[in-house]
Amino acid sequence: MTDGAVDPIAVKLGHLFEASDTDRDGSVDWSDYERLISRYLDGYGIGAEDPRAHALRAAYQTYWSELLRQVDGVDRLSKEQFVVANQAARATEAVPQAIFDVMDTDGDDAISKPEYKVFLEAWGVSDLEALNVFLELDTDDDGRISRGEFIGAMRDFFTSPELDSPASLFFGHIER
Ligand SMILES: [Ca+2]
Ligand SMILES: [Ca+2]
Ligand SMILES: [Ca+2]
Repeated sequence: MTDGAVDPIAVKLGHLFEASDTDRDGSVDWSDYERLISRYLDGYGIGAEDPRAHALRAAYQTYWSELLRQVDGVDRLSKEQFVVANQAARATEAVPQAIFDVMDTDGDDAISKPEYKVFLEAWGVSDLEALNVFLELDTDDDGRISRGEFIGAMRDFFTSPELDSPASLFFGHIER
């Protein structure tokens, strides 16, 4: 990387910060994730006592604790802290696995277009963009997003420097 070049992963994480700051107060704290979880559950019509809801909340709590562990003595993260903490945090597939289970409302172990649209609505992504993201994530073109395609794309979002990969579109298009 040349001097002054922007780290593409940091760019993506900055975008994730903006999307995660659901009350737009300039920092991410647990209440932002509470709102996000509620959006998922409302969007997919899942009750708070459903095992999938418990799994999703538990996975986000573990992820959030891991982020906070990277920054001493805070209970909320600025954008800079969020980016650094995500890069330092131990990678986990618990959150994408739990999200996948919530998204797969008909239980066929794949995400259909209508199932995916709800996910992107939870993140505030428009319909047209949602369709494009779906087509990009369906890497084998079979018309569904398999668990492997979803988890792999989520992993790439956090680890791949490639801004043009499908994973970069996860939470909508990244502005360069
Ligand atoms: Ca916030
Ligand atoms: Ca399904
Ligand atoms: Ca597929």
